[in-house]
Amino acid sequence: MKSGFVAILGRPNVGKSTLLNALTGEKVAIVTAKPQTTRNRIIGVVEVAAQKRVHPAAQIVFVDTPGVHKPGSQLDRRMLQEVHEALESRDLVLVLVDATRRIRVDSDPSKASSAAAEGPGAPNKIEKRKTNWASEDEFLFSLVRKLDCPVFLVLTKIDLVRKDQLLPLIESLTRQYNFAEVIPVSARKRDGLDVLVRKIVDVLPKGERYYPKDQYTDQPIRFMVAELIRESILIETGEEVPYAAAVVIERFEEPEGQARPGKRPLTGIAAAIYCERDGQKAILIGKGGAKLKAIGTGARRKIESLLGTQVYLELRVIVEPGWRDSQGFIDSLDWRRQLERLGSEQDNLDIRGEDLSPEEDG
Ligand SMILES: Nc1nc2c(ncn2[C@@H]2O[C@H](COP(=O)(O)OP(=O)(O)OP(=O)(O)O)[C@@H](O)[C@H]2O)c(=O)[nH]1
Ligand SMILES: [Mg+2]
Repeated sequence: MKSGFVAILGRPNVGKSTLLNALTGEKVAIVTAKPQTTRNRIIGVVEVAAQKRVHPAAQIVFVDTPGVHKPGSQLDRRMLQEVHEALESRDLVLVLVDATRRIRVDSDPSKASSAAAEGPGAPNKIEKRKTNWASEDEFLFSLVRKLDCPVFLVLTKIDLVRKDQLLPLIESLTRQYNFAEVIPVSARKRDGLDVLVRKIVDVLPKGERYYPKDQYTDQPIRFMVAELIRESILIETGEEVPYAAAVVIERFEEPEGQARPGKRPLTGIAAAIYCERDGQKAILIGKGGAKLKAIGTGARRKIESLLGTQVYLELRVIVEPGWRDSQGFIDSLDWRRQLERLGSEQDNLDIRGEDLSPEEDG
């Protein structure tokens, strides 16, 4: 048997969480088209059956991480801290790069297909983006160069590009780092995933399982519920609102006893959506509460499919000015810290079912 931790690293929005979900076959992490969706490191466990004369059975513990970007707020610094913690204990690192991005790094602006759409002053704009891009890239590679384990380059979203367009990108990236493997994948089309898994198992050390065979993540159910609500917010709102939003589960009532015949059991959930300003609160609530209703409806369906029960979901919006720079508030969102803090109460928690609302801790 082989086993090990595989950290999934990359800039925001390259498809890290989508890959994690495709590999586990479960919705472990939330996914949206907006960058900086993931804020915590998230574990997804994959069991690989032995393949005769190819490899033994294995358990791969994937660790999805927030997209690497230069931190501005305290929240950004915490996200980067999560990346560092994921890199501390790992046997292999996958560096994900979006295969569609070559359009932006093309050194000749006349070749960039986006140039025509940019209008007057386009070359300057591209130059500027290229510079930002290069320095953000360098920031990511500075993390990778510190590693003493194998590193694979995984090109993502290849369903969006022609295969021959990958070569220039691979050439430029492999000049920056000597990757052990280069593997193009499409998580959406499940293309290249078998090859990826096989190459991962090849380099994993011999060892026993880290997690029970049927466990696919380490996240408490309440945290996954909070994330599904946040996913709904990210989908339903624009501008800075998604980035200023945080979700805390305030009440989680599991169904009591047996449901009546013909009725599914009902879980009662109350959650608070935190934002930073009155204007954001107004957007989150919407005209006559329409936006909050849409957020709730979207989230409720996903929570119902996660829990397998009917869900009654109550949402309220609270303004917490500048929470993204409040260490204390950011701590209160982190379920791992909550567990650490509760320490000796852990046994109790297991019996009561993950009762982790910050209100009840303090
Ligand atoms: N066409 C296509 N789109 C993809 C693929 N993988 C991811 N995407 C899309 O890319 C966007 C970002 O995906 P995520 O998985 O959230 O990316 P991420 O790297 O986890 O992003 P952050 O958590 O924000 O750092 C979403 O709109 C996905 O649907 C793919 O294989 N093909
Ligand atoms: Mg993500």
